[in-house]
Amino acid sequence: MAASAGPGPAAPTHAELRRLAVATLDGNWEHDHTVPSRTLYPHQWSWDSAFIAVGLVHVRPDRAWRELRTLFAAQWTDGRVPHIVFNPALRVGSYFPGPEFWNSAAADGAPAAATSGLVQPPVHALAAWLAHRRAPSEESARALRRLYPRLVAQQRYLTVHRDVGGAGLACIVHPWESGVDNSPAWDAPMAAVPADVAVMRAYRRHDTAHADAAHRPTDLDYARYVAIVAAYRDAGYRDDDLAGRHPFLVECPLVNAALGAAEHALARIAPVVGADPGPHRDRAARITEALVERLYDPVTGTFHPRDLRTDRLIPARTALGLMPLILPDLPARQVAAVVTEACSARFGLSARMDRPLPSHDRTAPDFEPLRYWRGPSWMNLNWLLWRGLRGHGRPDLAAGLRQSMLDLVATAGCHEYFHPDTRAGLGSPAFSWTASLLLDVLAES
Ligand code: 9WN
Repeated sequence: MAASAGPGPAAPTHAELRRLAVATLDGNWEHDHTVPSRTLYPHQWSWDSAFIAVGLVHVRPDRAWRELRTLFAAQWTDGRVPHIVFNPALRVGSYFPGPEFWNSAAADGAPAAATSGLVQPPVHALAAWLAHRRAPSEESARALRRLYPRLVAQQRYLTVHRDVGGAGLACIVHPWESGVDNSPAWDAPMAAVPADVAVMRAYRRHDTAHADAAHRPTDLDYARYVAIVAAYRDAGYRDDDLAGRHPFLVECPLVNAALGAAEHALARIAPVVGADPGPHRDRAARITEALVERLYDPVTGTFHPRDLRTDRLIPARTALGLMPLILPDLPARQVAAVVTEACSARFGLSARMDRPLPSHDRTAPDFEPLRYWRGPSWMNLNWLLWRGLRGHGRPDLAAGLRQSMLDLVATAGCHEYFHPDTRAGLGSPAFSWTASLLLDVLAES
């Protein structure tokens, strides 16, 4: 079957797309994990590994479980799952900021492996559940038994140590924790972080050696990224008194939707490992309730991050606002509102999409079609929304989005992100989660 009429007469078949995806993942496999990209991101990243496991299970189930096992072997004693696990075999300078900058060895409770001290959206329980459901086996049940207490500890870290707002949601302490690093959602809280772009003269950015600088965050963004990490690191990556001293504190709709979805996934995993699903269901309900209460704006009809330093919602309408749709218990009113927002001219979702889903409101003055999370289309946000639409009884829209995802890769290959009008490939050309999530959507009609 042809992938689509959209990309033109030479569109690859689904079998060809599948082969491309498998070759991409095989090429990025690194002894016990998959690198997101050989050039730009040569270590292991947290939420990448979860997305990678979702796709790998279709073709290399052993590796899917290995991927998650390796990541959780670097979990800190407080339960945090670091956003980067560094490969000690790589030369100094293969990524900035590297292990010497993070200095995790000096922090209490860090693992033997060098890691960052930040987290990323907790999509791992969902990934583990989907991997088991796709290919249940003795091995997958054993893997779940090993992972379950670690996944629970990850949730506890986020809901206890990171509940700076006091309402049961997790706050992020750095834009990198959202996974959508330079989203316009972070412009206002970032502008309040004191930083001097001149500090970047002391460092060598690795990303702009491998990707067009005009498609990446700016030097001023990086000066602030570095300043926020330094503040957290110099306090030993401790989470006590964050409100009193930390320069960036935000409740993100994606992180908290993932947090709630993780409790739903744990409720499904619990019976497999002999645990009680009840507490997970209760926690899931509380997270959804808090998310609606704190991050939904009835005036805009979408979700927004809350800046805890001002206690205000951040007005930017980014794709983050659509992500709570992954919550199975999102109330009907918010489901309808998010679907309306997704189908508006801002995001252009439809049963027959003529352009891909952007990461930011395409009608906004600060929409940038080439710059990273400020406009380009990303496979993981597409995939999360696709799952949400299926879960909330919108197979028509889910099918339109699925076709649009297939068209992206058919046009440009397994690129990291894509131009939201032309579908041109941007960033790294052989990007793991694009490949793995493609495998997952190919497996579902
Ligand atoms: C910083 C690896 C990661 C993704 C993030 C994406 C990008 C890193 C960077 O790459 O972030 O963590 O160097 O820009 O924004 O979502 O996990 O693919």
